[in-house]
Amino acid sequence: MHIDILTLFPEMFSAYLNESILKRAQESGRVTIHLHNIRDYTTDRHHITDLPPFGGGGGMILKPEPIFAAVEAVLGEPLVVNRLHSSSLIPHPSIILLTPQGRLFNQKVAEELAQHERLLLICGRYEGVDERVREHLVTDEISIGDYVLTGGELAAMVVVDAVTRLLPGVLGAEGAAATDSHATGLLEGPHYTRPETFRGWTVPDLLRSGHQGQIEQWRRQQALRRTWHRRPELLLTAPLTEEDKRFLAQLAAGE
Ligand code: 6GU
Repeated sequence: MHIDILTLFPEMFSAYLNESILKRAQESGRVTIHLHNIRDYTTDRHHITDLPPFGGGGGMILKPEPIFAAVEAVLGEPLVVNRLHSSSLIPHPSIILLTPQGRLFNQKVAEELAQHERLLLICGRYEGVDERVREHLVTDEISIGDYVLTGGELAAMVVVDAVTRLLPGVLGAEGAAATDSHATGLLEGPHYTRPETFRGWTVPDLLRSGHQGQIEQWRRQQALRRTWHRRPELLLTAPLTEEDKRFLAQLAAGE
């Protein structure tokens, strides 16, 4: 996958994107991430990217010209990177504006975006972007939650992280993403590692028993239990087996 990010603050991204799994995903060529400074696409002497809104009111609005120019320049660039897994992917680039007015980002949206060969993310700032960017340039608008950030940069990093870890080969164990919280429609249950006893608190015996079938059943029940307590609304849409439903009925009956 190739991801272009348009922002007024490209320096904000480097620390996060150049560590750990995202760093390795780039080094192995599974994802390429290019940052572009919107200010580089201004043509006026003062490199102005934002102005007060027509009609008055507070805040500054991002001007349309540099954003259109940046998108056109970036999409005009021939791209000769990563042929690793491009054959089955959706070729036309999604042009996504990060804005609190966008559709809510979740695991399902991440899975959908991971099917694209190419994404272009535009980070909004200040009071917003000129409406003509929304109307005539972007193909999608995404928000990461119902709260307001000072800009779309953190949201873009959230999207890049959640999408990149879904790309084939990015996580160590094949299928590690398949049992994630939310991937299954449920929250994940508890995890333990060594030591067996820590400050007198022990790991459940079953996890050390080697009975893989029973362990899988226990994990499923723990996931159901945790979801029931913390996010019961997820149970309305999660795919559930008859056995899951029997277990939930027991929980509901207080057993
Ligand atoms: Cl994408 N941008 C801003 N500025 N605030 C947000 C957001 C995005 N998502 C949630 N809050």
